[in-house]
Parts: sequence; C-alpha cells; structure tokens
Amino acid sequence: MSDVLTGRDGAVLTVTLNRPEKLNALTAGVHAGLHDALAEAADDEIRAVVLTGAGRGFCVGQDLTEFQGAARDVGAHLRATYHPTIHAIRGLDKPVIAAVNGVCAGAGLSLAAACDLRIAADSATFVPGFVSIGLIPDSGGSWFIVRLLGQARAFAFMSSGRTATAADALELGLVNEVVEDAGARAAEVAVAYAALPPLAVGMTKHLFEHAVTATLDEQLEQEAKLQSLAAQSEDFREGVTAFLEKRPPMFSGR
Ligand code: T3D
Repeated sequence: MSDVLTGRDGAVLTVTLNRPEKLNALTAGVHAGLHDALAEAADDEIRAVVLTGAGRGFCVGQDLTEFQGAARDVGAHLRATYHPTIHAIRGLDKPVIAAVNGVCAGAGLSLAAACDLRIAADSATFVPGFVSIGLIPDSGGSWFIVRLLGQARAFAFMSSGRTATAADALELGLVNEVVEDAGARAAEVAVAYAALPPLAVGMTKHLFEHAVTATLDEQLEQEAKLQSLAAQSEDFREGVTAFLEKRPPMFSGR
C-alpha cells in the first residue's frame, strides 16, 4: 500500500498520508508520495485540495527512526524534501484544506499551518514537538505560526512543548473550525470552493500572501494588477451575467 493516497471526487482532490500505525510520520517514501500528489493537485481540473491523515493521526512530523544510524545533514534534508512540499502547497492556485483528523505534531504541524485552511476534529491535538526533542520549528513552522498566532502566542506555544487541544487551537487562531468529523466538513468546504471561480480564488490566495510582506502602495498596485486580469476572465462575465439574469453562475475557470 502506498504511503500517500489520492482520490478525486469531481474537482476535489483528497490527499491522505497513509502510515496510520506511525501516526503518518514523514519518511522518504511519504515525501515522494506527497511530491507526486501535489503535482497531481496542480491539474487544472482540480479546484480544491484536502490534505488529511489515515487512522488516528494527521501527521507527527519527521519519522524519528530516520535519525538513527549515520549522522545526517538535517539542513540539506529539509531543503531537499520539506521545502519543496511547502512551496508546492503555497504555489498552488487553489485552496489546500487541512482536515486535521487527529494528532498533529512537529513538521506535521508545519504542514497543516502551510495549508490555506485548517479544519480540526474535536479530538485532534496539536503538539509543537520540536522543542521537546531539542529542535527548533522548521518546514515553515516559524513563518506560518507567527502569522497565524502573533508573536507572543506563537513563541509561547512553540517553545512550551505543551499539547494544545482542538479547542485551544481554535482559541489561538491556529485552526478555522472545530467539528466532529474533520474529513466530512473539509470535503464540504472543498466542494463549495470548487463551485467558485477558480481564477479569483487562486488570485485571492496569492494576494493575501503578498500582503504579508508588502507596503500599502505595493499591495494597492498588486490588487490593481490582479484585478485587471480577473476582469478579463470569462468567469467575471459569467458572474455578472448570471447576477443580472437572476440565475446561479457556472464558472469555467477561464
Ligand atoms: O532532517 C529532518 O528531517 C529534520 C526535520 C524535523 C522535523 C520534525 O518533525 S521534528 C519533530 C518530530 N516529531 C515528534 O517529535 C513527535 C514524536 N511523537 C510524539 O511525541 C508522540 O507520538 C505524540 C505525542 C505525537 C502522540 O503520542 P501517542 O501516545 O498518541 O502515540 P504514540 O504511542 O507515541 O505513537 C504511536 C506510534 O507512532 C508509536 O509506534 P509503536 O510504538 O506503536 O510502534 C510511535 O513510536 C510512532 N511515532 C509517533 N511519532 C513518531 C513515531 N514514529 C516515528 N517518528 C515519529 N515522529
């Protein structure tokens, strides 16, 4: 059985980390599977992606058994495996929704934080992980979590090693929603995204990312640039026509 499964339902791609007996700890095999799955997610037919884990875990980060044996260059390993995955998620012109079905730790937490939305099961837990084994947040964990939580709360959480419940995570701003069945809710949200104009959704994703480091003038210019493109799309014409004709729009993605 593959370490990463993909399944399509219409325009929604679900990517499932599949090492349930190890809470979906990340190995070379999982990284390779994720790489292929995220390449599949780039297909124009796919309009929303759900990332989840099989069994009772979402992902517990790096498989620590890979640290046994010969010493390795951790920085080189991060650059070669984790960084491309994080870039692939951020680079997709479509929303990636983490359905956090269970325990989420270390680089698994970074992976969830790199997604556009996080929907947590009420039984999910969030474990900083890194500090408890003498490491620092990596795989974008420091970049995303400070933006989600703010500096004081990000430092307090990530340096504490303390487990956060799903309710804590909601309070911290780490997750968007807490529900009984994260997979079912994420599928529902993904289907709703799939009905929206994909160019506008994708550009909105990139616009907010740009806003994080831009000045007001740079952001105003970026909005003007992307709005010119959006306004030339068939989906914009369809949106306006459907509104005026008082019917639901059908967006083609062009
Ligand atoms: O070069 C590089 O790659 C550097 C990158 C580093 C990035 C990182 O992600 S560092 C952080 C790595 N993750 C952790 O430190 C978390 C370690 N795990 C835990 O602390 C606990 O497992 C949890 C608190 C997350 C969950 O606890 P619990 O009691 O619910 O489950 P468990 O019994 O500990 O785990 C179940 C199984 O999964 C168990 O295997 P076994 O004994 O049944 O055969 C356990 O060993 C395995 N497992 C859990 N986490 C990992 C793991 N196996 C390998 N690596 C893991 N990270």
